[in-house]
Amino acid sequence: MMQRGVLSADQRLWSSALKCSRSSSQLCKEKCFYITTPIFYVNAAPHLGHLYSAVIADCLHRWKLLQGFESRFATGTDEHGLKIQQAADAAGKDPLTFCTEVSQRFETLFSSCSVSFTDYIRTTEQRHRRAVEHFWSVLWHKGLIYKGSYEGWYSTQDESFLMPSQVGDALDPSGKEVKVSLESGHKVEWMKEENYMFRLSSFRSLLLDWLVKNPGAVQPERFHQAVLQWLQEDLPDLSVSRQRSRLQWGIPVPGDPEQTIYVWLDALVNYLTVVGYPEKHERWWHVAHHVIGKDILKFHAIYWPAFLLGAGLPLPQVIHVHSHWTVGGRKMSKSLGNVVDPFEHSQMFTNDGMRYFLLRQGVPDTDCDYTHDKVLKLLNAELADSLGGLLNRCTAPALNPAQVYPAFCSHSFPRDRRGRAVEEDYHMVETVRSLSTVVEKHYESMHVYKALEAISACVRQTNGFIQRHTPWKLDRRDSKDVRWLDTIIHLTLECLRVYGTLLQPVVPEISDRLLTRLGVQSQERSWKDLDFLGRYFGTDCSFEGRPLGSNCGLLFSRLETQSGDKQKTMKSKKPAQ
Ligand code: ME8
Repeated sequence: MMQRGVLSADQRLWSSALKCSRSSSQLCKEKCFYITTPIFYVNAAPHLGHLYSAVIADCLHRWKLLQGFESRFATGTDEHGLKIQQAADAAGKDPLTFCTEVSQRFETLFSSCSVSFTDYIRTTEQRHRRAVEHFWSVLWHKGLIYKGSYEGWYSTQDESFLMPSQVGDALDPSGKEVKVSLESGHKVEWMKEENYMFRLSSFRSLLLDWLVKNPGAVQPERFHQAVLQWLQEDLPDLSVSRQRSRLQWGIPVPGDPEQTIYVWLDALVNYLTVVGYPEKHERWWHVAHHVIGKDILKFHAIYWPAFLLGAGLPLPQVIHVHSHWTVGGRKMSKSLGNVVDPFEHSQMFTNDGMRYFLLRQGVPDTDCDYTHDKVLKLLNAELADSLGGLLNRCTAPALNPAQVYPAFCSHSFPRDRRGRAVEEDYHMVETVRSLSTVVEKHYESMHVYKALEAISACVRQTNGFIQRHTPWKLDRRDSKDVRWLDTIIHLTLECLRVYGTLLQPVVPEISDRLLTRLGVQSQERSWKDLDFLGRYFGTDCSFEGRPLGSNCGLLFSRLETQSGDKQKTMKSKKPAQ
C-alpha cells in the first residue's frame, strides 16, 4: 500500500458533511427511522445490561412503527479483537465456532424477549468485511490514515488506548501491583508497535462545532456535557491497527496483510454495513439513532463522528446514552458472582414483566440497582393489581353481563358538569386525553420511565374513578342507573384502550392481550387510532356497542415472593412508585 503524505485537512469537505448531517431531518421527507444497539462482545454470555440496551432500542423502534414510520432496528455481535481471540483460546475452540455459539445465545435471548430487530449483524460476515475495507480505503485515500507508531497504555478488556492520566495503580487478586484504567478498572499494558494512525487530532474543532450546534446530538444532557469536556483536552491521533503477529482475529488492513484493523473501527462500521454501505446506505443513514451504554460514549461521540466526517458521511441524529444496572450497589462482574442472567430472570418474571421493570425503573442519567424484590413488588403492583385489576373490573360478567363496549350517555357525563360525574372525573378525562402527548414527549427523549410513570398514574386515577362510583351498587332496574353504569364502563374501557395502545412498545404481549379483550382489532392500534372518548368530545366512537373480545385469562398473574407467599391484594396496598 502506498503511503500518503499529510493532506491539509479538507475542511470544506468535512464541513459539508457536517451540514449534511444537520439538515438530514429536512432531507428525509419520508417517515423513516433507523435505530441500533451496540453490537455486543461474544467473549461472555449475555447479561441483563445487554438485554436492557436491546429493550430500549426495541421500544423506540416499536414506538416509531406505532406512529406510522418505516423503521429499521439493528443489533448483533462484535466478534473480532484480542479479547475474543483470547476467550476462544481459553475455551479451546476455533474463534469462528466460538463466536457463532455465543452470538446465537444473544440472538435467542433477544428473540425470546420480543426484541423485534429487523437486522442482526455479525462482524465476521463477509458483507461487513467489504464495508470495513471500503471505509478504510476512503479514509486512506483522503490522507487521514498514515503509518506511524504507537506507544502507550492499552486495555484489552476495553479494547481501548489510554492517556497516562487515565491510568492508575491497583492490586490484582494475587496482590501484585498492576496498572488499571481509572474508568473501567480493567488492567492495562504498555504497548509499543508500528501501526496505522488516524488523524483524530484534526477533527477536534469540527466535533466541538457539531456538538455546540446540535445540543440534542448526545442525550441526556449530562453526557453531552461530558463529551464537550473531553474535547477541551488534548485529542491525539488514534492508532487504528495492530500488528498481525499480535492480533490475527480481525480484518487485515487493505494492502498490508501485516496489520489488522483496530476492532473499534471495525465494529463501528457495522451501523453502516446494516444499511447497505457502500452502495445503498443513504436513505437510512440519514436517520440513524444509536442507543449505547455510558461506558462506550467516547467511541461513539468522538471516534465515530470523526471517522464519519473523514469519510464524508452524515453524523448520527442522536446518540442515546443510558446508565448502568448495578447489583447490590456494585458493577456486575463474574468475579463478584453478581451477574444477572437475563434468561433465568425473564423466565421468572415473564418476558414482558422483565421489559416493564427495566424500562420503568431504568433511568438514563443515573445507575440503577437491580433487586429481585423490587421487580416483584413493581410488577405485582402495577401490572397485576392496578392494570390487570382495572381490566378485570370492567370486563367481569358480574359488572358487564352483556360483554360489550357499552354506550356513553352524555346526560350522565355532560360537558356542562350537571350530571352524575364529579370534578375529579372531569380532571381524569382531561389527564387521559393529554396522556398521548405526554407519552410521546418521553418516548422521543428515551425517558421511557417517565412515560410509564404517567401511564401508571392514569391507571391509578381510573381505578379511583371506579372505586368512587361503586358501579356494582347501581340498580339495574333503574334506567338512569343503567345509563350511568354503562357510561362508567365505557369511559373505563376507553381509558384502557389508550393505555393498551401506548404500552405496546414496552409490553407487546400484555398490550395485545388487553386490546384483544377490549375487541380492538390489530389495525385499530396505532397512534392515529388514539382518539379518546369521542362520544364526550363530540365525535364518533366506533367501539360503542361492540362485543368484547375473547377472554385470554389474567392480564398478568401475580408473582410469588421468594418465600412462596402471595402478596396482599391491591386493596390493602398502594402501588409502587
Ligand atoms: O462495548 N447496565 O460491547 P459489550 C446497562 N462491542 N447496560 C450495560 C451494562 C450494565 N451493567 N453492561 C453492559 C462493547 N451494558 C462493544 C460495542 S458498538 C460498535 C461495540 C450494555 O459487550 C451497554 O449498552 O461490552 C454497553 O454499552 C454495552 O452493553 C457494552 O457491551
